[in-house]
Amino acid sequence: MQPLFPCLAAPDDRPVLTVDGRTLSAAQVVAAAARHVAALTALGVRPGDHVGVWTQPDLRSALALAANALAGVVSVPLNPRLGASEAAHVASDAAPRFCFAADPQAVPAGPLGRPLMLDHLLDETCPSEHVTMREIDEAPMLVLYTSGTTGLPKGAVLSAANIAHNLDALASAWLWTAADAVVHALPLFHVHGLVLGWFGSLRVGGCLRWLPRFEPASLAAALCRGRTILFAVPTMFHRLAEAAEADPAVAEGLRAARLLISGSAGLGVREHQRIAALCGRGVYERYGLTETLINCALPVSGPPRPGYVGPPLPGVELRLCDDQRRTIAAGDDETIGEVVVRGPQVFTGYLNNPVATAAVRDAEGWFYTGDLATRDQSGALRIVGRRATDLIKSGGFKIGAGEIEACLADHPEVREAAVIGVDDPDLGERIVAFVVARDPAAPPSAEALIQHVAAALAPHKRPRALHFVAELPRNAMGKLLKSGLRALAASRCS
Ligand code: MCA
Ligand code: AMP
Repeated sequence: MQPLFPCLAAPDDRPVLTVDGRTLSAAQVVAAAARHVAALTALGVRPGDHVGVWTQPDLRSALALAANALAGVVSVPLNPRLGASEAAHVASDAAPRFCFAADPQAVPAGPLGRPLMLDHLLDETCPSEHVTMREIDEAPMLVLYTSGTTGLPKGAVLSAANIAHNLDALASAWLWTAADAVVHALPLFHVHGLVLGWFGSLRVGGCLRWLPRFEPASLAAALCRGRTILFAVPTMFHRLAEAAEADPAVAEGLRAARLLISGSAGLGVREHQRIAALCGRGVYERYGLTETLINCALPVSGPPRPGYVGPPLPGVELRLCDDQRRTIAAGDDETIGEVVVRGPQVFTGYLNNPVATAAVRDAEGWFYTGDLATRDQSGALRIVGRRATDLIKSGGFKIGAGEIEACLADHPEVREAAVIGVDDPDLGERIVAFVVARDPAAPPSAEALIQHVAAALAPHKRPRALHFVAELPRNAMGKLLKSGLRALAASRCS
């Protein structure tokens, strides 16, 4: 078997991680992992156990996630702004033996308990233990929580093999090598920032320059040093383009990068054109899901194609299907079907939830993404929509409308609530809520309800606009009509 992170199997002085001006070499990462293994042993944590990591904006968050992977411990990466009800769900579902945080004091007391600190990672006086190099095995490596249309977020279990296969396929599409430094300002609790950005850099033996907070000027400056690749979500490209129009240094950063890669949501064709006009080069898109990792990517051996996410990656089997799950053979760039994939990148299943797993993956291993696409003669896909309108993509985060509706309905002054995603030039979609107050004569303030959601759930799930209505639009059968809400949102210019 091969090591998962070859550069850590024979560690040397090459830089592999830069955060907030501090750079660590491969040898230093392995030394930090050795101290983490000693800490895990002292706690009685064994390979396969679940361990939470609050992914605060700190070098140690990244180190802990790599060290857990090497130790064979399953990381449950946690949004450092996780709301109280989400934390309760993760605590009961994933049942992490312990949680770690770079700054435990900043984690509010809650069902996941006070986290243990990660000071040992950078403290050379702490005991260390030999690190057995993790191989590309089928054992779980990550549990990543992802929202669905209804119910609570589900824990997608990804194995080391899922991750290694997918990263190798991406490396071939992007000609990604040890000579590249990835620059990103993404969170480490999702696939994009963690699996692609951090684990991807370790897999190819390159360096990750992680900016824990998104800020266009710093990101652009980081792109100017050496051979760099930018990973970002469309909202970040939008904000980079806005900044580049005002500040030539930002445009220079975008020009300096070897590659600009966008994903997690669709980048509008106009935004593609705007960036190309600003910096004379295009953005390559790729398409994936938490459960399947990345399925399609435009190979950089050809030109970027605004609107297209490329053909399936090597090793990925892909079909378009109709509503009855029958294969659509068309390659006319017009016929729309659901994207269905199979291959070594598809997750092992949802944690503790075989019913939900069976709903998305059939007996032959085909995973039904819920995304709608066309395919052209060359096999390149265009993502044109989603089957479920109750899934919202805002800023690159997937958010279930039902989760926010349930949270609003929990508020004592709310009788009922409905949530939709509305097109937004910056966020892609923004969350808009409609609320029927329990006492319409004395409703709570919209701000209080928005704050209620931001506290119970992560703040990115909060509605950006909230309207009070006398009643929600329903059909004769009493079914909620979200199309009616869309029209209402448009009329209120929310
Ligand atoms: C705002 N904040 C609040 C409140 N309002 N805090 C408490 N209560 C409130 N009412 C805080 C936030 O926590 C945050 O703080 C700041 O104010 C701004 O929050 P927000 O408005 O949510 O952020 P934004 O400015 O809209 O963020 C834009 C963003 C972000 C930076 C682009 O959306 C982002 O990081 N997106 C990346 C998503 C991602 O990685 N997706 C990958 C999924 P502070 O500033 O201190 O944090 S993986 C995937 O999709 C697949 C596999 C794929 O293909 O990649
Ligand atoms: P998540 O569960 O957060 O991993 O989000 C996965 C979803 O993001 C997919 O099902 C798509 O709807 C969307 N997505 C990811 N990449 C792209 C892209 N390049 N274009 C359009 N949608 C995308």
